[in-house]
Amino acid sequence: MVIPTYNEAENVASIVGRVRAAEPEVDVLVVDDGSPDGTGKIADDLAAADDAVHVMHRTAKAGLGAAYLAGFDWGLDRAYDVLVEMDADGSHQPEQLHRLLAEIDAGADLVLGARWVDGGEVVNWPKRREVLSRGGNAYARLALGLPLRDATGGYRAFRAPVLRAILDSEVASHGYCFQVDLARRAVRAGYDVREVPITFVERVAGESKMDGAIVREALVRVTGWGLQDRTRWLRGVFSGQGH
Ligand SMILES: Nc1nc2c(ncn2[C@@H]2O[C@H](COP(=O)(O)OP(=O)(O)O)[C@@H](O)[C@H]2O)c(=O)[nH]1
Ligand SMILES: [Mg+2]
Repeated sequence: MVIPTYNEAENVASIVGRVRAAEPEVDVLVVDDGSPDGTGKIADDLAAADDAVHVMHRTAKAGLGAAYLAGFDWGLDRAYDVLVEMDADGSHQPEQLHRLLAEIDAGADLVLGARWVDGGEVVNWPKRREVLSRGGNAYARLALGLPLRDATGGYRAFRAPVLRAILDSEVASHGYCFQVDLARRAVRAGYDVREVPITFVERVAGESKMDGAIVREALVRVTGWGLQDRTRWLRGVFSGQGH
């Protein structure tokens, strides 16, 4: 499990402990971007006390996607069968990880923890964030034709060869649209992508790194991909290969 952190000193020990308690088979890699609040040092102490906990220190805040890409490379190099993404802030419940892993065991290639499906829920989320998330997902579904209810979430399990294949297909985005990017590639490549309901709990400690610039970047990127996909489809139609 890859857990990206930036200024999560109040959260990192608790979340790593919860993962280890809920799923003792799962190793953890914390990818810290040189958090000024000392998150990296706390993670080092956790790693010193538990062989299944590892830390990658990166020098500067380079975005969620970049942190995940570095963490995935680390895990793929070490031949793990399944790679998991999860936030450090307590929004994703380690106690629900078994739902994602069970679906992988049942044959899925990529499992998304989803808020906006039956049985999914959000707790303590400001109305503003809910509207943004529902709206963002509706837009991604329309613009990209994705058959998914929650393509923007960050609680996921990938079968390793599938992750390797979609990462190799093109250079991934580094920001928040990273999540939509990977989901869309997996769907487009015909992989078995499934959603399972999760309970998303808004963080109680520390601060969100989400801001207006991130939202605008995601909107522009999703629109670009949508246009690209449609152009490709139209070309196929006119050359007689459209479906
Ligand atoms: N390593 C790293 N982690 C990040 C970065 N930006 C966000 N994160 C982590 O990504 C996760 C989700 O970020 P968060 O701020 O909670 O976003 P929100 O849940 O959308 O409000 C948290 O664990 C953050 O600490 C970054 O630039 N680098
Ligand atoms: Mg969060």
